[in-house]
Amino acid sequence: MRHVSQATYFILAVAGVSLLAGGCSGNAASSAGGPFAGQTLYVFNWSDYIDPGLIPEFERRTGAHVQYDNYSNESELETKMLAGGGGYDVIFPSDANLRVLTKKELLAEIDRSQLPNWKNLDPKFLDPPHDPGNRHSVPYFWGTVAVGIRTDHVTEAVKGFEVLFDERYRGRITMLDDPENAVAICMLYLGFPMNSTDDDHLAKVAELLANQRPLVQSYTADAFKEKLIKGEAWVALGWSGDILQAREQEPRVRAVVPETGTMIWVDSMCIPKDAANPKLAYAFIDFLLDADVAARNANFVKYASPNLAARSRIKPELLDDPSIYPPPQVIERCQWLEDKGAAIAKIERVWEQIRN
Ligand code: SPD
Repeated sequence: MRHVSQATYFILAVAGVSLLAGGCSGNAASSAGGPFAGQTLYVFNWSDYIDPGLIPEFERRTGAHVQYDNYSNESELETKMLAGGGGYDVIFPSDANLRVLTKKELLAEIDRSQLPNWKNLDPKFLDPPHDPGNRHSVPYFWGTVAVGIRTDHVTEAVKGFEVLFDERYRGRITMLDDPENAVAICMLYLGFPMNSTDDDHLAKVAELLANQRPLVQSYTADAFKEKLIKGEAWVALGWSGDILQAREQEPRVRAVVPETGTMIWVDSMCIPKDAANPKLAYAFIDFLLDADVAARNANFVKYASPNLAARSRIKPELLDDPSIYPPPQVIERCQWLEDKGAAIAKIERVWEQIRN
């Protein structure tokens, strides 16, 4: 891993060493009573990132109504937040998003006294470099960028990203529709530092992406799951858990976490500074931190959970799956997205040329 402090955080975390030593709406399941009867909670989360049964369950327990909207990539959340927020009470930024939103002072400080279930979090996942002291964030799930393949069409041993650029899969490849993530993966494939913004490196990435373009069926950060299930796509660059959700429905789907290393990330629960109902937001976050709820959620979404109390209730086959919880030697070779400052514009320009 290149970013030393973030890397240390994570290697220690997965190795088991304590760091602390140092667009759908919930249905009308609301009960007439309940501590938040008649109130509405506005949630903005990644698509396919919660057990859908948990929304009516929260509504039943609290009496509140949940307006639950989805986004499919990080730019979408960032654009909405930078343009005024969209009126949400709880959002789920990634580590890279979080840095941007914190810098812009768009997030509320987390008041742990309102989160009795905070104690369930694994201390190893707290105090991350992207949010020292967890001032603004509560860890939700972590994962990697992986390659999903259909084993009935891709029959050779896939080691990593090479399959995304293979002429044999012309018209059957989907790429993550996200400039920073897609460019980062190309940097890794070309053997450059994942977070490079060097002009020569970017020119090589632009060339690679331009040559790949005729092979790509679609650029998407969420529809790759359905496409793998239906067999429309045979190779997809995507988020680890979504590929595993596809595998659950179609056993010929496999997730490959490149052994040479890939991107690793953490998504967190946050409350925007201008949230209209922070009390209800805390109730929702605390509900998701409950050990039973967190385990049920992890069993459904197939991402790795930072909830220690939930661990014994997560299905053993998920805990043992290296594409969900990669072994330490693979994690060691993974990297985090770093803050690129103004240089992010260069990455966005490369991506615009490909997408327009
Ligand atoms: N369907 C949920 C996907 C969540 C992916 N989060 C990835 C963040 C990468 N920076």
